[in-house]
Order: sequence, then C-alpha cells, then structure tokens
Amino acid sequence: MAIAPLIWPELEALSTSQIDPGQIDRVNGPTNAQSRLRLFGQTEADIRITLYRDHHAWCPYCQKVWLWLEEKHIPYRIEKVTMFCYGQKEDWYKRKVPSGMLPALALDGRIITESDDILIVLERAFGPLGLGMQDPSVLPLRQLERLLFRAWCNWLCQPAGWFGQEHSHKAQFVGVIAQVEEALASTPGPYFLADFSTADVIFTPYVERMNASLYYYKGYSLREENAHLSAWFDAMESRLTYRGTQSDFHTHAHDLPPQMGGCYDNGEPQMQRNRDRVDHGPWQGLPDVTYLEPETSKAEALQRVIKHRNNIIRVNPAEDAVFEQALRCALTHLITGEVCQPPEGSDAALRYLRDRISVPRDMSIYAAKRLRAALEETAALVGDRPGTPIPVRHRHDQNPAEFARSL
Ligand SMILES: N[C@@H](CCC(=O)N[C@@H](CS)C(=O)NCC(=O)O)C(=O)O
Repeated sequence: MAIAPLIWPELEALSTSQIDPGQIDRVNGPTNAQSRLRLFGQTEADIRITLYRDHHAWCPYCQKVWLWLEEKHIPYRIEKVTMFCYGQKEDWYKRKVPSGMLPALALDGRIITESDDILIVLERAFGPLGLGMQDPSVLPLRQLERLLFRAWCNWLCQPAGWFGQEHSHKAQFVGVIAQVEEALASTPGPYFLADFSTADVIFTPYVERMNASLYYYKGYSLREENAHLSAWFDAMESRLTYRGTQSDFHTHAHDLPPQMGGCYDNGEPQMQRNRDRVDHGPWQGLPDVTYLEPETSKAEALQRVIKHRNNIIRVNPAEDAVFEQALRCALTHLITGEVCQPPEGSDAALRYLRDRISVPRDMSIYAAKRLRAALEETAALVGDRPGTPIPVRHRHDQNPAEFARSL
C-alpha cells in the first residue's frame, strides 16, 4: 500500500535517529569530501598546509595529494576551486595560480603546483609515505603508471574506427596491464611494494578512473579480469582514507568526457549492457566497490539531501512545488522502504537528480547507490521519461556556484 510523503521534519528526525549529525566529525573523523579543515587530533596552530582542490572532489591529481595528506595525518585546510568545465574559475585562485590548474598546495605560505612536485616537497617537510617518490623501487612504478595512463587514453579517447584499430588499442592497454599485474605479483602482499606506500597513492586516481570508464565505454572490467588488481582494489578499500576519496562508476563515466576531450564507446554488446546498468541500475553489485555496505548508507543519503534540499529543488528543471513533493516521496521510499506515489509528470525531474549525484562530493558510494535506486523506483511509478541529458562537452549543470550557499 502506498503511503503519503513524509514532511521535512519527519525525514530529518528519521535521518538523525540513525546518524547524529553532531557525531560526524569532519575535522578529526574519517576522510571525507566535505571537510574544509583536517586536524587528526592536532590543533589549528599546527597547520602549515592549505590544499587547493576542485569542488567536485573529482580531479585525479588532487586525489593523489589528498590521499597522501590523509595517510600521513598531516593537519591541513582545504580550499575548493571550480574546474573550467564546471563553471567560472575563481579570481582569487587565478591570482595565486595564474594557469588555474589544480591541485596547488601552500606550505608555510609558499605555493607549489604539479602533483608530483607537491608530493616531493611534502616528503621533504614531513617524511615519505613508506618509500618516497625518488626511491629506486618507486621510480619504475611511477613510469609504469604513466605508461598505463597513455595506453588508457589511446583506447578510451579515440573513436573505435575500423575494428583493427580498436583491437590494437585494447591489446596495447592489456599488455601494460600485464606488466602491472606482474609488478603486483612480485610483492608478498596486495600492494605495489612490500607495504602500502607512495606507489599505491600514485596508481590510485587513474586506476579507479580506468576501472569505471573501460567498464562503461568498452565493456572491459579491469577489476574483475585481473586477479592482482582485484586484490589491490580490495586492499585499498580496507583503508578509510581511500574510501573517503573513492568515486563510483556513474560519476566517473559522466565526468570524464569533458575532461578528456571525449570518451568513445565501442558499441559491443557487453559495453551496452554495462552502460545500461551504470545509467539505469541496479547499482548494487557493480564492480566499483566490494567492501561491505555500512548500515547507515540510506540515512547518510537522506541527511545529505536534506542539507542541500533548497538548492537541489531550485536547480531542478521541474516546477519547485512538484519536485519538492516528488523528492519527499523518493526520500520516504528510501528510508521506510514503503511505496510513495509522486505527483504525475515528476518522473523526468526525479531522474534529473538521479543522474547528478556526484561521489564522493555529495555522499559516499553506497549512499549514492541507495539514493539513485530510490529516485528511480519512485520515478518509475509515474513514467519512463528520462531526465535532461547529461552534457558531454562541459558540466555546467553541476556548477558549484549554484550550491555555494549550502556547500
Ligand atoms: N601535471 C599536473 C596536471 C594537473 C591537471 O591536469 N589538473 C587539471 C584537473 S585534473 C586542471 O586543473 N585543469 C584545469 C581545470 O579543469 O580547471 C599535475 O600533476 O598536477
């Protein structure tokens, strides 16, 4: 039987009965994308660093530096900057870094750019993370990571063309992956060296993006087809630092095209099945995450939407009153499991939001999967109209300026 949508205070009470907002410690608790200050039990007087990274917690080079700081428990502040394809770059940032490129880091007031240079400077100031950037065992792994990056770009970012070309780009990538598998097999544990180190941090951002994009655009499941990489992903997911920075297939599949200048699908049946699943669900069970789902994932999703609800409703193309009610229906369904009938004609509006949940910017990976499912199941009660298509040349639909007041 369908129930009436809960009102906001009722939804809020349900989210806080499962997660007390006061207990989410953004400053000293687990790694998270919402924090502006990280202390790890130290004081603000101990801070020597500001990390400038993108609002979307998407930039791979920022993720590298972010993970490093989190692993080393170095206290730091975070300033968020808009990437060009999301909106207008902040003037204050262009005065600091005229190119506008991210990441940048201020150490004792001195600005450093280029993620590798940043890590080298950080190592000098705070010591290496395991073995350092210029260690003889790390250097060849850094070169291997760049080789893999180039092979991935060649495969993903060029039209399939004639069959042989697609085949040779794939073969080239798979050949480099064999070297990565060999490197991982040569150590006793799951990491690139005997212990977790800088080398794992260096590989993380792009291997995560490869896993997502090749699944979606090429029908190739990096994590499932390579035993050592699979164990490496599992080991990375055992770390709260990585979980806090981890994105999902949907976010990456749709954030990559404007950043990479286009991603090309190969049209194969497996690719089409994968794309359909990433876009329309079911999202549970996709090989973008394997650690056990936290019990609080639905409450987390609810809490995050409640916090930003005014802007979420304002930017949605549907009429505010209609979407406000539809959104409460989806959230009621999310948290109670009951069916809640949304207003007629709200299906496209619900799918608009379904397609714009960004991980980890908005919430963690499992919370996003639960919210997408609740939005889709609620939309399906009134129709099958898709949301406004996600743009591929820019992501102005995600302009952080629209959310500035509640970020
Ligand atoms: N080699 C640089 C690359 C940095 C880079 O390409 N950053 C991109 C984001 S992933 C950027 O800032 N692009 C400008 C923008 O999108 O606003 C590094 O390692 O830091």
